[in-house]
Amino acid sequence: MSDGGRTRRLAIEVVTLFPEFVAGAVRVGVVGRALERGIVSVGIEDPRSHATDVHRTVDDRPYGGGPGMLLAVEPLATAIETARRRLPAGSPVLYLSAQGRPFTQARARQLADGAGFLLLAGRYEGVDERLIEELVDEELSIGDYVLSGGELAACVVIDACARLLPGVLLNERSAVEESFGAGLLDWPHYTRPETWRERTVPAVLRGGNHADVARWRRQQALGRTAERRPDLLDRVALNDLDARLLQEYRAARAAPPGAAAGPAAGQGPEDNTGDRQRSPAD
Ligand code: 9WO
Repeated sequence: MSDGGRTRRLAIEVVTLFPEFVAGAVRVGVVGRALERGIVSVGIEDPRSHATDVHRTVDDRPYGGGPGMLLAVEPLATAIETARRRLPAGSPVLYLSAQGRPFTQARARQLADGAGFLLLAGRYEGVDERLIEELVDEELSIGDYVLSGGELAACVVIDACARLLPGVLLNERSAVEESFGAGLLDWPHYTRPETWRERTVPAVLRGGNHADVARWRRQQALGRTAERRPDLLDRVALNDLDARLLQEYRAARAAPPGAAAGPAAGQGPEDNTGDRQRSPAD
């Protein structure tokens, strides 16, 4: 019984110069509840507590010169090894960096299915390359932008993994995971009131026909993915119904009922006077 949602726990360690930043972030919301329930644990190790000089120095100058500093090697290595001893054997050491392999929902699922991992959050201009070679198993990037440090990226990885663990989400079959788990973007959502600023909730969602609603949502997920992230759609195996739903979505976008043709049609408020809002084939 090492799985099944009762005994399973994901052990996470974060090595960071800003322990209060990470500790504060994980106390909030879904991740905070997972911590309270003991489904996730987050340990934090600060390289500064392993600095040996009187000034507790954690930065050092880069060979080759130039502006900026690197994380000092020895306190960082000791912090990583201290944190790693608290993790189950085989837990990978992950360095958050813009040079890393893209972090995806699939990688989040893999990490959540494992026993634990260590996240190394860099600061300054980064870490000595030999430390990466020696102690890091994988570099992960959460996106193509530069941050001031790896802490926010580490919190992103923790959040994405924690919410996948059994017993963390109140609603186990979360819509977002179902949609993204299938490689598609989410469908649009609506709440009260039925009409807001002259925009009305699509009729199909008010009709109460669950099969029609499911069909509409699948179609929206397919259509929006095709429009916004065609790169994602390339990796999804579409069945005959999906292909038909997508065709229907595109046809309706090209010629929305009661509006001029064109990709911009249906975007402005003047196009939402009816009972629909960019809702092909509902
Ligand atoms: C980039 C850069 C470019 C020219 C000159 C100096 C430079 N420093 C950096 C840089 O990436 N600094 C890092 C800041 C050092 C390690 C932590 N930092 C970081 C991590 N920024 N962005 C990330 C990150 C992590 C995961 N996914 C996306 C970005």
